[in-house]
Amino acid sequence: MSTRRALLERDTKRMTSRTRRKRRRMKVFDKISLHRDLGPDTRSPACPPLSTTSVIIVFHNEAWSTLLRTVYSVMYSSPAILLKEILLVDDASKYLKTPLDEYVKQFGIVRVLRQKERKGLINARLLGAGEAKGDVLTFLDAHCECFGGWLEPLLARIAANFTNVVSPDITTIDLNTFEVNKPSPSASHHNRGIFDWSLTFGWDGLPEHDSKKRKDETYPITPTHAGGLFSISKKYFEYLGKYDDEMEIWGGENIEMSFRVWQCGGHLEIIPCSAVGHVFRTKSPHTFPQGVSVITKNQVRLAEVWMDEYKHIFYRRNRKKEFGDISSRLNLRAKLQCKNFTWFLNNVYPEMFVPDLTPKLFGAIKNKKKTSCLDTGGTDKNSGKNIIMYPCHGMGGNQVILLHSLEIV
Ligand code: UD2
Ligand code: MN
Repeated sequence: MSTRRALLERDTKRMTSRTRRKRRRMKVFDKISLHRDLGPDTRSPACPPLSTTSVIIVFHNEAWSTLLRTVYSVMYSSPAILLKEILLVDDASKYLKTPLDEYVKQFGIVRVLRQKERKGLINARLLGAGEAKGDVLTFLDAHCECFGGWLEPLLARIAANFTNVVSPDITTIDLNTFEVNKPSPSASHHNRGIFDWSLTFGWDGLPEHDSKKRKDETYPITPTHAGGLFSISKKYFEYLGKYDDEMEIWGGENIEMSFRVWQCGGHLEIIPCSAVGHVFRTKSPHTFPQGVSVITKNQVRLAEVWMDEYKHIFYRRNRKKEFGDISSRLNLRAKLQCKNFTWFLNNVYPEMFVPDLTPKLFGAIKNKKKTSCLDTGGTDKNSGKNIIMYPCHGMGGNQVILLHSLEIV
């Protein structure tokens, strides 16, 4: 800037009196440089500037084209000034090695990081977060496509309050045709993330009281997030204890982070002004090197750390597994003085059905031959749920029936 000004002064001195006269006749706006710097941002703190983001995409054996379409989509739908970098974290895929490294070199802002051995998406995200240079971390799955203007509303909510952890509205990219389901501009209500007592994530409409309370529905809060597509301030991610690095492969980390954000003072939101497409797969394409019980282990870890006495509701339906050492996560909860799970249920998800914590009896109700059991997993055209008789499986789940009272009425 100072050299530019020096050159300008030199040129001005060199001007002949004729050009000086001509210049005096010029309008004031013609005299000003076409490209001028307005100096530091002096707006009110109520309009904070948006931070830069590192987009972190973890992958394990994803299709080349789908992964790169995700990368192109992020590059072309994000303002360059906000997109610090794209980090591709390879969770020990069998392919996508040198050709991928070579291909992304042309972009400059894409880096590939690799985990030496398969540890799962949680540790892959931790590796990406540790390397990220942006002020905000934006996580995406490796099979996403972003709609124009997806990034700014997410970053704006974090600029407004750095404890906001925000997800876009997720639309579906068809698994078979790859057709993209566009968000409807007239969508009158939005979905939020919930969970059931098996600690499985699900979607639900916004409850009426919430829609009424928040008339514009621009920032609906959500009890849980799906987990794959969200932005969080890097500093806040670190303050909140990142992820539980002993959770492995896949599953549970989204519910864990949701409880942790709420109980430790943050806000979880789904921002309908931001839309991103995602390929939802009907069954898991992943191998589980130590078996699928690793998902239960992840869930038990989160139940032990965050759910207090409510963890027993989970254990009635799901067998408790060996879950390793959780002392560092319990220390984190104490250090951050996080609220208890009763607070979470009362304040964030009051619509949640909470079964009796101390039922008189619970277990399976069997027929005389002990072959068929009462099962709550039936479907009904109207209510969606129905009680049926089903072969006894002895696994708890939908065959756990609670008896609240021994009185006969
Ligand atoms: C959802 C989330 C996902 C994650 C998961 C629970 C969305 C849209 N997706 O399931 O992000 O939170 O719930 O854990 O919210 N991957 C690895 N290593 C593995 C397994 C997966 O790197 O061992 C990658 C995978 O390539 C993908 C990402 O992790 O990019 C998420 O896996 P997914 O797409 O199978 O999970 P999804 O969408 O069924
Ligand atoms: Mn996915």
